[in-house]
Amino acid sequence: MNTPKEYNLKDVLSKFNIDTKTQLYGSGNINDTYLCKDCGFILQRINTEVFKNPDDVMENIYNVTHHIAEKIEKNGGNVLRETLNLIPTKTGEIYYKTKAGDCFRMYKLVEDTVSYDIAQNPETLTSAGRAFGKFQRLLSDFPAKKLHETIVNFHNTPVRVIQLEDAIKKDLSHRIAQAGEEIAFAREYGKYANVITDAIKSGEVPVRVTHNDTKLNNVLFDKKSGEGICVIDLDTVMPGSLLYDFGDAMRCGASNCEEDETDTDKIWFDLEKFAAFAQGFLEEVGSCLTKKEIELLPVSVLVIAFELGTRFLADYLNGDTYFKTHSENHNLDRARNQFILARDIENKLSQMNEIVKKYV
Ligand code: ADP
Ligand code: GN1
Ligand code: MG
Repeated sequence: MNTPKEYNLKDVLSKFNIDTKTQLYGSGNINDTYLCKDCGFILQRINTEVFKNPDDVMENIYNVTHHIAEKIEKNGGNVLRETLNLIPTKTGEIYYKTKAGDCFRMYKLVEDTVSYDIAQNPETLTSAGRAFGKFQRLLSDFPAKKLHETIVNFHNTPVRVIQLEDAIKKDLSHRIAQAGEEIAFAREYGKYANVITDAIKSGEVPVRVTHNDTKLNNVLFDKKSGEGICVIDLDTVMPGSLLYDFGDAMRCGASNCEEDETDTDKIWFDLEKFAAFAQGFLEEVGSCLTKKEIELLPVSVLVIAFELGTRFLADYLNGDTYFKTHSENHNLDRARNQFILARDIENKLSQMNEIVKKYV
């Protein structure tokens, strides 16, 4: 299993001039997040196995949050609630690196908010759609060249397929016998792997500045109004396709269950949730999409569910070195979940098309 280690957090906190108790927080799969009790801060250890160059990650986050903050201010919004705010160390650095090389950053806690692993109702999704759409709009004039590629080929689905084949060949953890059905599925659905990358290559789908990790729990909702007010988890903001953001948000937000649900009867794609998100998202960005982007919105959800399934499966075969896991077969269960979801999405593509047409 692959769960957080213990660190000397008291010492880390002192570098930010903070002295308080901490508790592990949230349900992210990558970084370690701690709530600093009673003082309104969030401490995070950056996962440097995943993000090999934390300087690049932090420079991106600094630039992106400042760009967004300027716009929020111009529009008379509340910078402390509508974007992440980095807290520098005592010596003015944007993060702290321990002697052992562990990297920690501090954010202002966005107070009176909540995040959801699974959508409570369709309204939550309309609101999430607006939040991710607005995020996209706020960064539409951010110079993409200024961004570092924090994980190379992050949403390059054909490369993810190659990585899976490599994991199958190496079978480092000797688990291949348990994964026969999932490997067969991945090979059958490989036919969808090139859909987005080919459209980017042909120029029909533009490269934009995108979030690239638009899971529902990467939006903070105001506890009172229920509005999605702040998009968080900015480690993967990079040049990419809007289809990655739409597809990823929907393979997560419109699933009927959590990502590691093992009861296969519960794993299905909810068209009502899809419609709710599409409405909010397209309200914000619909007018600037190309014809091809609109055409590929439904299938992008299938592609990203398939892609994530291949990533979970490769990690299972590699011995759980990337995603945090909480049980022996966690990554295999997650892979199966995404593949079942992908099949259901495939069956619902024409209905998804009708929904998109309604809201564009
Ligand atoms: P990971 O990369 O591991 O997913 P996130 O940055 O998404 O880490 O943080 C994990 C969780 O912590 C989020 O889903 C959210 O619930 C909470 N969180 C993170 N940053 C803040 C913040 N600034 N204010 C309030 N909650 C936060
Ligand atoms: C990771 O960090 P978190 O939990 O928001 C992953 C995403 C996956 C997601 C699946 C940098 O997101 O790509 O879709 O898990 N982030 C990274 O739950 O790999
Ligand atoms: Mg997250």
